[in-house]
Amino acid sequence: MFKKQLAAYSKITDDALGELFISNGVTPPHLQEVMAYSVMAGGKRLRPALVLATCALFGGDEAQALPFACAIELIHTYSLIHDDLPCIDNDDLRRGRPTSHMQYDERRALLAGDGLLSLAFETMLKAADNSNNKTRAIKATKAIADAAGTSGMVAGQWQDVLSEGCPISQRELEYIHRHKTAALLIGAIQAGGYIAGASEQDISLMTEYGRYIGLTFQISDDILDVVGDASLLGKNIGSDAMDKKVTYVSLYGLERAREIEAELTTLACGLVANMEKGAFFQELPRYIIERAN
Ligand code: GRG
Repeated sequence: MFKKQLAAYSKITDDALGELFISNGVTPPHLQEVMAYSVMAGGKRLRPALVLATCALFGGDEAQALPFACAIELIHTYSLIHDDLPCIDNDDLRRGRPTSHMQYDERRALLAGDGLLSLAFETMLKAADNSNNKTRAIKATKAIADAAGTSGMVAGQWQDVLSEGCPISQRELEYIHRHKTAALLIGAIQAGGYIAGASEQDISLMTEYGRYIGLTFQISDDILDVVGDASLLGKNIGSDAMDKKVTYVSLYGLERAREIEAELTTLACGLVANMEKGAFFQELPRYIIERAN
């Protein structure tokens, strides 16, 4: 049931992203090609699914949420392109394809990432302009901007990059994970909630849920980097050890990292246990820890 729902959200997002590239008419066309190469390479579309599922959870209109689902995927894809660059993680495989800088070159990959980030904000502001509820749309835009920016994902990435090769504490590692990875997942949840007109109390509860699944997601990413199958993952494994990164696995060992995931799963599921339309959110943590990619 969960996987079917995720696949449905993924299809809706893919169709809308395809439309967006056509209707937006990025010039020059080759820039559009390089941007689309990474966006249309697949990916689980988890962040768009969170926007759409949270909107549905609170009875919102999916069509109003869709531009925000697309925007967050554009931002996520930009972050992957930049993260893979030689000056950051220097990875050559992503989503089962050569990374953007391997397929094209470093300068084009960098600019395609910049283009995607800008296109995300153009998309959200256009949606807000056309919306019959501008206040909700602006709140959703702000949630995504905060999540992506200097107090969210970029802050986490900054700390991650500067900590490479350094012995960091559990608290510092948690800071990195909460910002680098959890922030965008939380931003997706909040955006979906705001579009649906959810109460601040409901948004807070789902934000807490997002913190638990965000941390779980990054711990599972750390685990997959050690025990995953590169052909299923669509990216190389062993990169954390090569970059001398402290991770949940290097800090606690595999077994304890898995226990922490299970504890976080219980906490997340507890928060949505009594929600009438909460099935997607009940099943999501298990999907995160059992995924192969
Ligand atoms: C400006 C040079 C420069 C870099 C900044 C902010 C940033 C780039 C990178 C963000 C950090 C990052 C890539 C975090 C990793 C989060 C993560 C686990 C990504 C993988 O997400 P999935 O598994 O990927 O959802 P798919 O491909 O399925 O969408």
